[in-house]
Amino acid sequence: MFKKVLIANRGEIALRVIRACKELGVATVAVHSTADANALHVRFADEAVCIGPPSSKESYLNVPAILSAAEITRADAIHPGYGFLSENAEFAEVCRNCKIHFIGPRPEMIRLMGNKVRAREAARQAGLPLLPGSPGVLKDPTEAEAFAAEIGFPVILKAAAGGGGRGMKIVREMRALAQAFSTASAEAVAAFANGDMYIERYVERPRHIEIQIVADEHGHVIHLGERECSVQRRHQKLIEESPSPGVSPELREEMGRVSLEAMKKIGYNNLGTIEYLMDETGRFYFMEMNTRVQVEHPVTEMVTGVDLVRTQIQLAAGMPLKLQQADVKMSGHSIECRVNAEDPITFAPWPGKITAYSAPGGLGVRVDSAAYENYTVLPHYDSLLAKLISFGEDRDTAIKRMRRALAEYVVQGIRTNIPFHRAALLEDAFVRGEYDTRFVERLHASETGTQRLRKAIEETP
Ligand code: MV4
Repeated sequence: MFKKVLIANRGEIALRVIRACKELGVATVAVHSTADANALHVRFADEAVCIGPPSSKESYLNVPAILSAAEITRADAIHPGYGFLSENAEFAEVCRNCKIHFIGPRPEMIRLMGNKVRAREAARQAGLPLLPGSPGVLKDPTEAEAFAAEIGFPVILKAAAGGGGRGMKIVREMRALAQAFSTASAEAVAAFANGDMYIERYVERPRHIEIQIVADEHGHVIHLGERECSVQRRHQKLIEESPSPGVSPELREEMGRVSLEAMKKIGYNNLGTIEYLMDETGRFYFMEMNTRVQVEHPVTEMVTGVDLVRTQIQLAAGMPLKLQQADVKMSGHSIECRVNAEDPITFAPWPGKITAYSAPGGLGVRVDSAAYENYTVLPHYDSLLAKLISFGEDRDTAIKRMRRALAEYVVQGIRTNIPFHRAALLEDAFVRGEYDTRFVERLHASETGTQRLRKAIEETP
């Protein structure tokens, strides 16, 4: 096992990694920006190193500063968390060259999955189902038109270097395609310095369902079932749950089996998440793969009992995965609400000082957060304040516990989206489990949805 892990991150995920290290008997090093000097991850780590000014670019994305901190403190591994450097293949490679273990997959895997065209081709070769689309990069607008004629409309143009919803364009008719291609490609050049595009048939009201993969360094791969992530706004997930109310035991078995067989063929290692789109008929299609620990990993932990972050560290240290697929038992139900420091109606970020704070607790409630009373939510970083996670023997219990926990949560001095969550958990579509990626849009467009939101704002302490 590693002797000392440096955590190249902040906030709740840095705390989550520190907790796993403590339980493993591994020493920890926090790195932080000047603005984060009073952050909990700095206080709870064994050592802390300041790596730069508040801006992410100069601190949590500052590779030389982070590697220097690892060298000075003699850390033998780096955990990147999510975001920041977690899916940067060059960083993982530099770690390897410096003889520091990167806690994640090999750089080659990160690079492969980072290019959506190459990832799609790898997924196809490994037997994963794809939507009809172009096998590689589109040469020009004319080639886009030829594929669209084959696939049929609507289609979606996606940037090879995009992902997570960036660099996409939906096209509904042939006469709009060439212009859309040129615009999208130019935007991709500006955003990612890579204008490569591909085309797929567009699914109108998909569910976003993802499979958790766990793979050791010795070719043993298992899956830990799925997470339902369809409650999103502008590609920011707001509510996740496991299991998905839209996945039957038979479908779960199939999605899990094809996913893990594909990962064996690809030679994947460490944690990974395969994202699928599911259409109204229950068919599923490979969308992209994430090579990091995900924000929503706790719902999988709650229903499988597997400590994903501890496992991730053990796998990176080369330990064989003891768990067999047959040993994985999903039981109960877990829901996660992302509590953000933002306006509950407009979703505008709302940094500032938390003047009163009291987190919920009790049976079946977990709070992963780095917030505390008098903590100041900084404008420099993302607005995630806490992950509120409920667990129960069934979905109904998990929903009721989440409603109760949301009502208990006190955050004063800033605005949070707690009222949004309170309204969402009362929606008929959510309660019935019959929702898709348009859920948030529909809540805002409906009279009862906006009424519930207003009432929840009044009732939130
Ligand atoms: C799609 C799609 C429909 N059809 N691809 C958005 C995130 C990125 N991973 C891909 N995304 C989508 N790809 C086809 N062929 C719809 C989306 C999409 C979406 C997917 C998951 C969750 C929320 C979403 C919101 C809008 C669009």
